[in-house]
Amino acid sequence: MTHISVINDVAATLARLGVPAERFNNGSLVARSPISGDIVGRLRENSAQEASEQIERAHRAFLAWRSVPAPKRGELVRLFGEELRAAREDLGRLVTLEAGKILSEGQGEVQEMIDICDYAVGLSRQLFGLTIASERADHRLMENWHPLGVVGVISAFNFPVAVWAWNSTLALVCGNSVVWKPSEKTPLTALAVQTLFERAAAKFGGVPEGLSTLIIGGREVGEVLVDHPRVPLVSATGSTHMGRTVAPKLAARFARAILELGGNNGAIVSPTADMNLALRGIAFGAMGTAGQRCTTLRRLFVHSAVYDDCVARLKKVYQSVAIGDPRREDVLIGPLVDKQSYQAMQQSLQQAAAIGGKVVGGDRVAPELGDDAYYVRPALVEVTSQDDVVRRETFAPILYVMKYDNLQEVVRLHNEVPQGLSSCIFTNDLREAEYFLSALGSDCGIANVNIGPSGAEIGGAFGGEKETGGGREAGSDCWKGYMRRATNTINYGTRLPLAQGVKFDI
Ligand code: UN1
Repeated sequence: MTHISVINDVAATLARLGVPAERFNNGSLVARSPISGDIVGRLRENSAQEASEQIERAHRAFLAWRSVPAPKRGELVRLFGEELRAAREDLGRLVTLEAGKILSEGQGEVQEMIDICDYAVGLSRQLFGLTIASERADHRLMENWHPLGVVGVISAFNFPVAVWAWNSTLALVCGNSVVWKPSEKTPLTALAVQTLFERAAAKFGGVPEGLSTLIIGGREVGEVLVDHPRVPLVSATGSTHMGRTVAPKLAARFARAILELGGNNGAIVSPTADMNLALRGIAFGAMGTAGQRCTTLRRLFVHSAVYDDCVARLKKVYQSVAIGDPRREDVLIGPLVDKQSYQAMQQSLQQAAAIGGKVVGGDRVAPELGDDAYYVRPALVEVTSQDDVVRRETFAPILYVMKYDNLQEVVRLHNEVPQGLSSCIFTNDLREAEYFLSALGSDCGIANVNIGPSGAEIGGAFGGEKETGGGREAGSDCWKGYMRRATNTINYGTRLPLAQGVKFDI
């Protein structure tokens, strides 16, 4: 594949998706493909003023949308899901071209969007509250869930479209409007999604103007979204550093935050583990998406009884895995997103070597694919303690491997990092599995048995504790995060008894 082919591939894919060329061939925001490092788009950036106007428009859209019955709102999301089904291959390809994921992962991301659309459509008929027994005669106590307002979504490059869909589809059926600020590294996929959404909105007819819009730009417009008084909720995915900037600003104006920040996900391999299964789970978890998922496996604890066998087999996999242009069917590992990411990886590997870590891999490969394209062999690093570098999230394929002897002790070590997103244990011992899932076990938002830490389905709540930010998105009861709860007490009697037996007779 030559460099030109990436540029042509992007242009042809965007054309098939119906994105007008003038939206990506002129402007100050430069989009690059990590596959070759080539510039594949130039987009006009929104000013802070425009962002603010868009939020006001989204607020007006919300005022109209909130009175559309929820199942009818679900119909819009159903139509959007239809657009996604029709565009699955092209949008998946664009994810590959812009984020560097292999084709099946690019397609998988679009599948995740379709899944959450289906979920949201069903949910649009299930936005129910409780009726609660009142302590007073002739009284009814109940709760009602109402739309919130404009929902701000800030998304990251590594899941450039699915994470927006988790948020926006739920937000829309719940009666909100949405303003999306995608990563500066992946504006083209956002443009394509916006085009598909607008197509669905046109088919629906009568969608209020500005119901779901896109802000293109960097930090400045992101800040407008975070600071704007018309935005009662911001859902932000990205680094813990970003979360530390965003969270206090939202707290200062009492806005809600759904934060999906760093992960430093661990796996435990017990002596009873099915080793073939564990190796597959570890390989996908640690190397998949070139180590650039927030759920990527970064720390592996292997019991001393199986350590040598497990590590020897893992090294073989690491040495033989196919790395290269992610559009190639045989390739499993695509590029890192950019040079900074490559440098951060090298820096962490040097630091790990300096503390005595035994590093295998991590070197740059396939330089012929582009001077500004960064392909690396995933790195396996054997360490004897959980030093700073191990406790930190490096957003690249580095797997730190440690030996353990005692389950309680390894669970303590596993939990001894600042992040708390995802985790897993490979074991065939029921007691070990249940211990890991119990209150004494993993402290993460996601804890799995005999499955790696990444690749979650949309049906469950996705998110984690500690520096991961505490947010939950997608399935389970996460929809409640996008609505406000009103508690209603209705007196259908002729007297006015006060709660707690208080007397106040006038
Ligand atoms: C992310 O990396 O930002 O569990 C989200 C997974 C995906 C989502 C990851 N379904 O790997």
